[in-house]
Amino acid sequence: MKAFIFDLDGVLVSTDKYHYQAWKKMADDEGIYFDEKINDRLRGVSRMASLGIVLERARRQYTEEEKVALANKKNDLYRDLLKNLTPADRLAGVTETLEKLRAEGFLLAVGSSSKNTPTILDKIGYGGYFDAVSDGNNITKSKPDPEVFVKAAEMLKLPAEECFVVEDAKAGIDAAKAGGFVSVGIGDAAHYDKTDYKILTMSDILTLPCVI
Ligand code: B16
Ligand code: MG
Repeated sequence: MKAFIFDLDGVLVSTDKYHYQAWKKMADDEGIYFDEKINDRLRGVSRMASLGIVLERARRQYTEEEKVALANKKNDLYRDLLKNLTPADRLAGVTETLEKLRAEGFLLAVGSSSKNTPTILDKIGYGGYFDAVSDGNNITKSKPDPEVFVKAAEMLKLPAEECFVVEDAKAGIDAAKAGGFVSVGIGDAAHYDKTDYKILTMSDILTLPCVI
């Protein structure tokens, strides 16, 4: 194994809670029921596809124009919350684990569905840190399609089978498996039967076979 491709929200940084808060406010303003269980279905899913899931509970139909306005409203709320991000928002064990993997010679990449990835990496002090960044800005199909990870592996010039993909979302594990990557699941994805390696904490990555 030569590289790790990390999902962003919910793996490297706690932005998943901000996605929840922004969707919740948008849904509340529209009188649409929304809770954390529904929010778990949005993990790794693109903004417009996420809106489609939120609108499953709506009491009326929305036009395409209204949908774009709602997605923009959610993104504005989310970006407002991102203003508070600092390196302290890196999730527990992330800094030390990435440093150890790098010292062992692994290439490190990001594979995120989020179009806000560059902003987030800058805010948490990881602008320019990764060997490759593949995100919502360079893909046409969101997870569970493997495109975001396939592009990351291409940037690293490695075949999929030499890359671990670390994910918190079931859609992300499906994407990794569909692309031929070795999947590592944390959080929600640690309770998913398709996940190859289930971990409780980031530093558990260092105990995976072929790592140290
Ligand atoms: P944005 P990941 C995903 O990021 C989030 O998990 C998902 O909730 C979000 O809808 C998606 O990015 C798009 O994000 O609206 O910022 O473009 O988990 O793949 O890092
Ligand atoms: Mg995620």
